[in-house]
Parts: sequence; C-alpha cells; structure tokens
Amino acid sequence: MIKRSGKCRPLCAVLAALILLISICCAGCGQKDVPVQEEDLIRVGFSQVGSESDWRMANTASMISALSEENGFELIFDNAKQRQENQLLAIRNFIQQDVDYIVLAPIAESGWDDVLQEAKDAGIPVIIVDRQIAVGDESLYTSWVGSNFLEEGQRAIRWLEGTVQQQGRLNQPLRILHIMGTDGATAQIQRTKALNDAARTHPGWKIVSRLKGEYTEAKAYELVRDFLQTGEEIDVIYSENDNMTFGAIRALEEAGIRCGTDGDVMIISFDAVRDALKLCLEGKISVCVECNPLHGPRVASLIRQLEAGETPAKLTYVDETFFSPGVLSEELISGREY
Ligand code: GYE
Repeated sequence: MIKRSGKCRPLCAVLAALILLISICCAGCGQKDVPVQEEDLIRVGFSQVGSESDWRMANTASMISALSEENGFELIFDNAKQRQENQLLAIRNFIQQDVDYIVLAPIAESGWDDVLQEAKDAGIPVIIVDRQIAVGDESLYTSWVGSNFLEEGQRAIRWLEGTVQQQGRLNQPLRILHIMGTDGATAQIQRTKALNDAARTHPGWKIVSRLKGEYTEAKAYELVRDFLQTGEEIDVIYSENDNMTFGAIRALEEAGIRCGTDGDVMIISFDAVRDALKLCLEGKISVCVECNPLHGPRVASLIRQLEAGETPAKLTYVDETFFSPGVLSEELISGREY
C-alpha cells in the first residue's frame, strides 16, 4: 500500500492545477468546439417580398436555413408584405446597419436604381434572388439567381398544344381565362409573354379575361367567383401560381364546374408546391409547371464565392421540370422538399 507523505500535498496540488490548465487549453484547440465569434459572421440583410404563397414560404425557409449562424452568417430578415416601399425602407436600413451583403427578392422589376446606387456608394454588394430587376446600370447588382420564367411559360404552352392535339382540337376555339401574378414581376411578365405569344400563333385561342390575382389564393378566389357569375364559358385556366389556382378551384367547384383534363376546365398552374401536386394527382390540376424556390444554398454559395475574391456568374438559372397526373405518385410528392 502506498501512503502519501504529507510533504507531497503541495506538489500534488500544483501538478493537478497544471493538468487542469493544460486540458482547458487543449479543449480550445479543437476547431469544432470553438463557437463562431459574432464578429466573424457574415452579416446579410435579406429583403423578402412577402409571404403571399406556399412558394414564398418555402423560399423564406430555404434562405433562413442556409444563411444560419452555424453556416457562418448573421441574417437580418425583413418581410415587405408585398409592398415595394417596404423593400426600399428595408434596404436603406441594411445600408445604415452597414451589413456585408444585401440580398433582394424584388416585388417588381423597376424602381431600384436609386436605392441600389446608395448601396453601391456604401460599398455593399447586392445579390438579387428569384425575380429580376431592370436597372440602367448593371453594376448596381453583383449577381442574380432564379428561374427562367419564360421557359416555364413555354413549357406550359407546349403541354397545352400537345394535349389539345391529342384531343383532336388543336385548331379549334379554346377559351382561356388568364389569372395573372403581381404586375411587373418577372414571373408575371415572362409567364404572360409565353401565353400571349401562343395566342398569336393559334388563331382559335382566345383569352377571355385577365384577372389580377396578385399571387394570392384569396384574391384569385374572389375574382374567379365574380368572373363565373358573368356566365362566360371557359375551357382552360392559365394560373400564374399554385395559390391562385387553389382559389380558382374553390370558386369553380362552388359553381359546380368540374376541373380536369376530362372535365369542364383544364387548369395549368405554376410552382408545383406539394398541395398543388396532390390536386394534380387527383386530376383537378392538369399540369403543374415547376418553379424551384430553394435558393438559400445558392445565395450562400454566391456569397462564399465573393468572400473568396471570385467573380460569380452574373445570372444563374435553375433547372426545372413539369408534372402531369400520369407521372405523379404519393411517394414522389412526399419525397419533395416543398
Ligand atoms: O411563382 C409565386 C410567388 O416570383 C417565382 O412568386 C416567384 C413567384 C411564385 O409568390 O408563387
């Protein structure tokens, strides 16, 4: 048995203190245990247009999760509630707070020159996401990432041409009700352009009415309900997002009109969010054209490139597809992220 001598006590205490000190120091050496210092975070101000649709909610969630503290970002999020003046205010606030980057999901294409000049003068790079902007000086923004909305529209039109051809009525009259998104938004301008171009090349296609649904279910429901009361008949609805489609379907069903390729009215819808895909699987929506909202990781990667001194592409388009009832299944729908 070893007996500790009384003389050893002070020496042991010094040794123990030394071991403790060394272990504290070593704990600090492991990279992953070091909490990110606040001053090391990249500060990003994000002006989001609103929360008008399922697409938008998925987009916001994607941005928040990618621009997180764990990923090295401090995100200042502003929801403009579908008003451009709120976005202008938010951007001016971000400039005042001297953020490292400004990310803008613009409500419409025009009206940004002055505020983005202010950001440029303050030396803050601006990344545009989703819809595009029309500015006199392209150097007012660093990079844009989003969808090719014209291609989405053309994809929808090709589907319609193929379907009416199969039905043997390609050259017959087709009455189309057009439900439009927010005026002046790239998604509205380009999806509308695809429809207008098609109406010009198909003399039988008639756009019976254009309703301004502002991308919301509530607005589209009211407008379609009122439209149906006029008694005007339609064969197709071209709805520039899924939430407006939900409103339209509600109004149609209340009026006893059957939706579907074999029903009274065929519905073309944009976004392909989960609830729309379910309606498509049921056959109520004839085609869902995909619009991908998961831009968070794309924006984070653009910022990383800029941080590394690289010059990212000015415009980045994401890949998309479309869904009709034949290709859908419960499994496919539940496996999707939004
Ligand atoms: O289609 C709609 C949203 O700009 C692509 O805005 C976006 C559109 C999307 O509110 O649902």
